[in-house]
Amino acid sequence: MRQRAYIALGANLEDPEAHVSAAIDALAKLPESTLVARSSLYRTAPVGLAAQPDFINAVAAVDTGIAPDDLLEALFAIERQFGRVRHEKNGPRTLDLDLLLYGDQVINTPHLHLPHPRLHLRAFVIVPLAEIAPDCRLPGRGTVAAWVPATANQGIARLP
Ligand code: PH2
Ligand code: MG
Ligand code: MG
Repeated sequence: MRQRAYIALGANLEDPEAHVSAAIDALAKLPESTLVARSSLYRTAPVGLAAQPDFINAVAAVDTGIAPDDLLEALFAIERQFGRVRHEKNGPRTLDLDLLLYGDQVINTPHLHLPHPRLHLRAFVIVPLAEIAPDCRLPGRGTVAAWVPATANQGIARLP
């Protein structure tokens, strides 16, 4: 049975707007999957390591028959396709794809934590997610929309 997966996209090197837009198109081409929603693009202040360019972030929703582990691998493959090289944690990147939610599944394995453990605390995830799925429930944490005010002090601007 297909499940609805939410995927966060982020980039802050080279042409981040083009990378995020093209990566959403790549998600639309995943096998056994349908892209059902895509948020606007947002310009966001870097979280974690401050001395790096602003990010472009977005969130996409995909209905998919791909199992969570295989979907994670497929996301890594798209990152590599966009020239992602893994340097420092939280550092600049050409493309980052994070699996946020997979249906209402709670998964904690060494490589995959669902829901993504910090998604509700980050404006760069929760604001675009709330644009496309305000009523989506975060297992154990209520709705997406309810978490937006908690991130209000973080720099984020929707691109026209
Ligand atoms: N990703 C990070 C660390 N910091 N900051 C913003 N604004 N956007 C991101 O996508 C981001 C970040 C690690 O993946
Ligand atoms: Mg990330
Ligand atoms: Mg990542």
